[in-house]
Amino acid sequence: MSKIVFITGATAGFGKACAEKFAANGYDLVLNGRRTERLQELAEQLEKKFNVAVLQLAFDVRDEKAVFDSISNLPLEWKNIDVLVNNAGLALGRDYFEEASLEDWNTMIDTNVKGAMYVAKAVSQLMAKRNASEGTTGHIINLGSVAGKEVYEKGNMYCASKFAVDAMTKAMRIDLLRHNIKVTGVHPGAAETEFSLVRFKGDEATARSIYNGLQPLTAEDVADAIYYTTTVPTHVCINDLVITCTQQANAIYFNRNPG
Ligand code: NDP
Ligand code: 8X3
Repeated sequence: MSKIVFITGATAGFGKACAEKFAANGYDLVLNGRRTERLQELAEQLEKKFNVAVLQLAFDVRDEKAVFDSISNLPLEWKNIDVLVNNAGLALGRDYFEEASLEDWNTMIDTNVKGAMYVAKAVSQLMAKRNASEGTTGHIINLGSVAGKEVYEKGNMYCASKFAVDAMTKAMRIDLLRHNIKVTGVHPGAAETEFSLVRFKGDEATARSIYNGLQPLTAEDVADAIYYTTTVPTHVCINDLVITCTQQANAIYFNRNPG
């Protein structure tokens, strides 16, 4: 029987690259995102290319009821989730604390903290039940960020949301220990996805400028690292993985090429 991976935020960036990576390795996939046409297109492409089964589960992770209803009503054969890539998230704006938009802050907290919390809780309940009845393990991978390790200027509530993800990850690892559920935090640095375009609300020039003089991570680099954490032996758990491009030391220090 194939293993099942559940990926939130699979319509772009890391989530989409993870879908491709896990499918290439024979996993069946539950794919989430809000943009249903993208989900549909990706599902068809992966089913055809890798001969895997794909279940599309479109919901907004901020919608508590939709998250719990969608996950508790999964068809029985899809409830056996082996790996959760808890990835959906975003940054909005990069402004001084007193000038930043409250609406942006609420959206980041609702998505990155509360959304990730709802999904992790709903899936961990399924994994715990399965462990009790079948003795299987589960693996939850939360997407943090280098922004959840150090705070940078104008990063304020995005950083705060990712510090919360880091704390939640550590807490989950303790509380889920008795169910044999592995919990991993993956914390990437600058990676060129749709992330900056979303952060700067469609301003392509500003989004591109974030990567000036850098060879940033790609979505595939991050997906490879995420997948790697699932390949170690059952008795091994990678707790925390911080991954940057070689020209980045942490959330603050870069070595950019001139020009
Ligand atoms: P992208 O913008 O490329 O992709 C984000 C994904 O999240 C999309 O599939 C989007 O789907 C989904 N998403 C956003 N909001 C919601 C929501 N409310 N409900 C469901 N899905 C949602 O960004 P990345 O792939 O780069 O980012 C993925 C994660 O990695 C985020 O948590 C981000 O904070 C984190 N990260 C990113 C870094 C980077 O530099 N790129 C570095 C470190 C961490 P849709 O719009 O269809 O719902
Ligand atoms: C995204 C990385 O440095 O833009 O989490 O905050 S950064």
